[in-house]
Amino acid sequence: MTTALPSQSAPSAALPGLDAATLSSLKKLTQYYAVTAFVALMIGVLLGPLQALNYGGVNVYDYPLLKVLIKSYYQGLTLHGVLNALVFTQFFISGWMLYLPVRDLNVRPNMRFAWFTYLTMTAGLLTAAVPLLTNNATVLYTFYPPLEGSPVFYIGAAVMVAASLLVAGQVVWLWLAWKRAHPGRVTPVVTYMSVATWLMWVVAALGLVVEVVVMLIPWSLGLTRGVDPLLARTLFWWTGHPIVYFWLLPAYISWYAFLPRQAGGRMASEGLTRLAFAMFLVFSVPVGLHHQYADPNVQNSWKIIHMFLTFLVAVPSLLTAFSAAASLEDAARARGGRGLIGWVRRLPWGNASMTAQVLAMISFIFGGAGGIVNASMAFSPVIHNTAWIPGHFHITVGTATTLTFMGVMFWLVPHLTGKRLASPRTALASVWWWFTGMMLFALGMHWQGLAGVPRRAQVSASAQQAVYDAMHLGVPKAITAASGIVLFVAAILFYAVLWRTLLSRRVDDPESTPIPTSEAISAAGETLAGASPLVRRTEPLLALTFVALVLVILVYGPVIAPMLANYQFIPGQRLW
Ligand code: HAS
Ligand code: CU1
Repeated sequence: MTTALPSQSAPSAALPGLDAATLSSLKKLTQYYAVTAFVALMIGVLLGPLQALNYGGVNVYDYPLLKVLIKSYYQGLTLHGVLNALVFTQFFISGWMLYLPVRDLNVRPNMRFAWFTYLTMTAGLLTAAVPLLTNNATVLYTFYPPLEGSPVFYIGAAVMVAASLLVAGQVVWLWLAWKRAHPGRVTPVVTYMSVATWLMWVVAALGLVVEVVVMLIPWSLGLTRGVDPLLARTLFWWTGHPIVYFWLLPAYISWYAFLPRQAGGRMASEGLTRLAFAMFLVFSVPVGLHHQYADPNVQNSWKIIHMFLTFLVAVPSLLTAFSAAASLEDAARARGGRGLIGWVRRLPWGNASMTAQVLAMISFIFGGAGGIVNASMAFSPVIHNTAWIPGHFHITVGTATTLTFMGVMFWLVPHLTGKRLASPRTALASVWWWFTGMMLFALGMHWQGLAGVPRRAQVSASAQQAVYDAMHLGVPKAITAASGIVLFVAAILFYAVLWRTLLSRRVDDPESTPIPTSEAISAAGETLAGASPLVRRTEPLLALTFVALVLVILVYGPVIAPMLANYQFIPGQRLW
């Protein structure tokens, strides 16, 4: 009835297990990844209130003091998006999804390679940071050409993404080595989720890699006379949609495998968990056109096919909603909870880590529902390119992902360092503030978007104020501005706890805070021979990756081929 606990997998002669020195180096590396991630988030988050105030009608970007640091609204927005959505996520996930499978399988990774990967990623980040901070790559986090940033930005970004693929390679390599050493065994579920996510990311990243390496770098270096914006956008969204699952699935790993234990319950079903991740592996990528419904020169039939595939990829999230709710209910009833929904009160709401994650889930119910609206071709023209979209992604990546990772840090840092969480009450307060701030921001921005306010616009300084005044947006603007302040308070509380914890002295043996791996109500079993058909069929992850690749080629080939045949050389523009 139990799942494999971390370190439970017995080492074999062919495959050495983790020794103390390697474990200590791995913990340090994971800490480096996580702390780099949260430093990036801290800088990015400090810029957030400026964006919220803009949509609250307050223009702070023209204050002379701020101008010294940040030249424009668009430089601020670029830094905010790149640091929070791209840098924070990738660093945290790379550490998290290397650490977890290694512990789960109890295998010894090549630590020199692992550190080399971290240093490469950091070098990429620092390289990209130079043009970003000097206002030479104010191209927003989607860097749509023909907006043209410094080549240094594209090169740094490419190195950063390449480093994430090295982590993917290392994890898949270790998993394959484990499979060879343990023939006939079912992959433990935490490893299964991690490997499926990494393999999905490898297929997903192909679009971005081709865009940046083949198109943007040569173009920004002046080696080609122009670049095709439509093809670049299409390759970008090949990666750009699944990247949101690359941010989400590591949080799902926590919701499935760790949150139940933290709440006092069990994971619902390992088979169902594996099914959800197998579906994410196959269906995450062939959906990118749902970001391009408004783009010309893409046949409607392909947009419709991508729309239906998008609805399909919402299914594993619905499975997750069912599973997560079932394990929370299991936990609360085990703690004496009663009634149809009265059991909710019996969850351990005093625990900041659990609370962060459950609040993240609650906000994601609205984030997910908004996503289905975005994906519907009938609704898309109403909300596309409006303030609705940032409303949507602050209750997806801003909560489901970020708030979950914040909650994870509350146990992960003690687990990695042996330090105790400083001020659990402040930690608890910070996650409520964050949740409230994000919900308010989403409310204000969805509302403004429905009224027709554009996204990515310095509306607070628009020459067309009369247009906005006529929309009667007093209430949503006030809500949006207030959300920026609430989130600012949340960030101060959270970082006070994080830095105080990190700077305190080690008091415990780190392993006395274990990885909170949950048992499963319905486990997958140890051997494939004794496992259910569902478990057997979801086991071959490499074959599923091949299916994913074929599906992507099928739904992108006919879209991209005419663009290649009609390649347009458009010269770059610098609008800032
Ligand atoms: Fe999205 C745009 C469609 C999910 C992020 N999305 C964006 C952008 C970002 C983003 C950053 O189809 C902007 C990109 C840009 O700059 O242009 N999105 C979807 C769909 C989903 C979805 C269908 N998005 C996400 C996630 C993100 C994210 C996840 C980040 C992590 N999105 C779109 C579309 C656009 C878009 C279009 C383009 C719009 C346009 O016009 O430009 C789905 O995956 C959502 C499925 C989710 C659910 C919810 C499941 C709920 C769960 C929680 C259960 C709660 C429980 C709690 C159990 C169906 C799992 C119980 C509580 C107790 C107390 C008991
Ligand atoms: Cu998407």
